[in-house]
Amino acid sequence: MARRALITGITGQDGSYLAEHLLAEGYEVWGLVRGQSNPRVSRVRTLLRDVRLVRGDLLDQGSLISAMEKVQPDEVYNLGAISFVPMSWEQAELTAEVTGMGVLRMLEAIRVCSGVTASRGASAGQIRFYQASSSEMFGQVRETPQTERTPFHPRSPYGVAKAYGHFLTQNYRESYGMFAVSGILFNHESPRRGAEFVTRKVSLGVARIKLGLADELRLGNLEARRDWGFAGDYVRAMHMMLRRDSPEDYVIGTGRTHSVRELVVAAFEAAGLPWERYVVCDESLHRPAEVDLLCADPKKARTQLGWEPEVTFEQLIAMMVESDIRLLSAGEDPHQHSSWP
Ligand code: NDP
Ligand code: GDR
Repeated sequence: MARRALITGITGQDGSYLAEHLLAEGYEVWGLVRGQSNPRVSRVRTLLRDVRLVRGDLLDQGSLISAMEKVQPDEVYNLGAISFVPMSWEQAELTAEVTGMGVLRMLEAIRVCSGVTASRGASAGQIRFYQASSSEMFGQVRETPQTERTPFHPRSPYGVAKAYGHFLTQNYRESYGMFAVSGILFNHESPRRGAEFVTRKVSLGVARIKLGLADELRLGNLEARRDWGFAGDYVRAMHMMLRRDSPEDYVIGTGRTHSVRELVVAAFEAAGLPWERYVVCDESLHRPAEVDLLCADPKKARTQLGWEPEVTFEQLIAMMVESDIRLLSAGEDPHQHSSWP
């Protein structure tokens, strides 16, 4: 029988790549979708035809228990979240509820549906759980590069909510013997990335300028440094973590760091444009508290999982710019496509 996976956040960037990966591995894939008339659901139906959908919301415990009972998954990937860091200052409570408490509700849904209690631990064929933890938990970093042992100092309500989800996942593993793991993933991008994140904002901005549809690109802090990789590479790591014999957490990143300025230079170069002529620095786009530098040490993932990223930073940026030039040339609305090719 095919293994069955349930993915929350199926309408997002990672949900789409993970679903494709698991389908290719022979899985029966289910996606949790929310809302009465969520426009992204119809795109999932069109583009991920083999994915089955089940209704549920990370804010609603009962809906998650029902989804778990209906799907009876072997593996659960919790990718659903409010994931845009600036939004987490504007809607801090909602971020805590979805990104933080949503993890508790997912773990409880698994625990209740599996009949696990403090005295009756999880069994051998138990549901395996993956939590989408984030390098944002490192925040104001204590050391570089960051490993699984680097202490957390989150700098946004989003980072704080992710830290809660991370520790809770660890706690359910230790309290109930559940197969529950966190992947501490560094920034990963693709042509399906939401238009609000800096890589996609830049690739769309460059494409608009190239096609004469815009004459400037407004950005915030150009000095922040991130470890950027390709989303398609990172979802393979999620799956590898759940196929291990024992549950453990892993840092996933490339081990190379670039500034937003370097990203801008690479993107404009890919389109043959001089960036200085078009980029405008806008103080209003700076964050209340910034994460200045992130750089992964992915040694544990390399040695234990055999995971390696395949797409380089330069290839990733060129891929995104070329994709957006094609998209806009075809007259497509990028907001309709912010998470899809
Ligand atoms: P996206 O922002 O593209 O997707 C977020 C998903 O969460 C969407 O499918 C959205 O669905 C869903 N969602 C939001 N609110 C709820 C809710 N109340 N109930 C159920 N689902 C909800 O994120 P990514 O794909 O980029 O990231 C996936 C996960 O990995 C996130 O948890 C993110 O925080 C984390 N992460 C991402 C990194 C990255 O660089 N991409 C790095 C580290 C961690 P809807 O269409 O209904 O809004
Ligand atoms: P991040 O990604 O906050 O790291 O979170 P984002 O792309 O939003 O920002 C990266 C860096 O770029 C700087 N920046 C800008 N950012 C945006 N969005 N827009 C701008 O105009 C701009 N100008 C400069 C930011 O200040 C920041 O330093 C992402 C999300 O996917 C999280 O969900 C995930 O957990 C982390 O990556 C790892």
